[in-house]
Amino acid sequence: MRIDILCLFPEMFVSPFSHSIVRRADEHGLVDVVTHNIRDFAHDRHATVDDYPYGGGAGMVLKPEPVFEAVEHVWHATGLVDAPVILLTPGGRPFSQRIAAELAAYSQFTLICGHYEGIDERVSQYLATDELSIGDYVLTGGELAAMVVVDAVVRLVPGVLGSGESAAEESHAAGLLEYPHYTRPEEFRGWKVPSVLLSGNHAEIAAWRRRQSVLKTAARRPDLLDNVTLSDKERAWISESLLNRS
Ligand code: JDK
Repeated sequence: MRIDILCLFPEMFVSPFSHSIVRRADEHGLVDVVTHNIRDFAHDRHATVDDYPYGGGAGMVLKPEPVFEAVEHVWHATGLVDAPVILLTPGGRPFSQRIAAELAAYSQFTLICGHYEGIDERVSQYLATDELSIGDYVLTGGELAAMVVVDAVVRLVPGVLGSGESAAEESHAAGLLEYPHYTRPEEFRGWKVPSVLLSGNHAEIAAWRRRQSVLKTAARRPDLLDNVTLSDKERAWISESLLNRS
């Protein structure tokens, strides 16, 4: 998989990508992440990439020409035809695990990271195939959002995670919050590990974990339960736990 990132601050990616899963994936030849500086595609000798907004208003806007030419450079370098060109923006589709999985199925895609108060609308209308937001808060630019997207996608590329790690992704607890994890010591500052986890009874452990997942999801993220099938018994756990609140 090849991922091209167009941005104004390529240095921002150096440390995150050299300490993460991205580096491991790169070393195994599974992904090639290439950053490009949009400023290198500016036309004038001052390498201007921003300008005042038509119609007035605060802040500057990223000009369209360097962004279009940076994407066209990627097209020439890779010969890509049908790969997504994704703009990171606070107004994009909410990024999710589902979208990460969709992107992991492509052999190539491009991420555009804006800066300033925004990017010329013609980039979203005539160049980008999709727009993504990583959450309802305002970052200073798209770079951090691009790192989040790359990290979430790369770990889904076949072979990047070990077989043990990736199996968890497909477990039947999908869609629920995770159950609590414990490791040694058995007692830490007076706080004991739940005894069922030390019992060696695998059926009881699985049932306890399932119940923990269901109850935690009902308490913290009831919205997630709309997309999960629960048994009558599991629904009863939730009703009972709601009665016991206060
Ligand atoms: C790309 C520039 C900064 C953009 C104005 C007014 C309400 C803000 C600053 N998930 C997520 N969060 N933030 C981003 C993101 C921010 C970006 C860029 C991605 C490029 N910025 C910026 C817009 C405003 N806007 C209405 C929201 C201020 C992605």
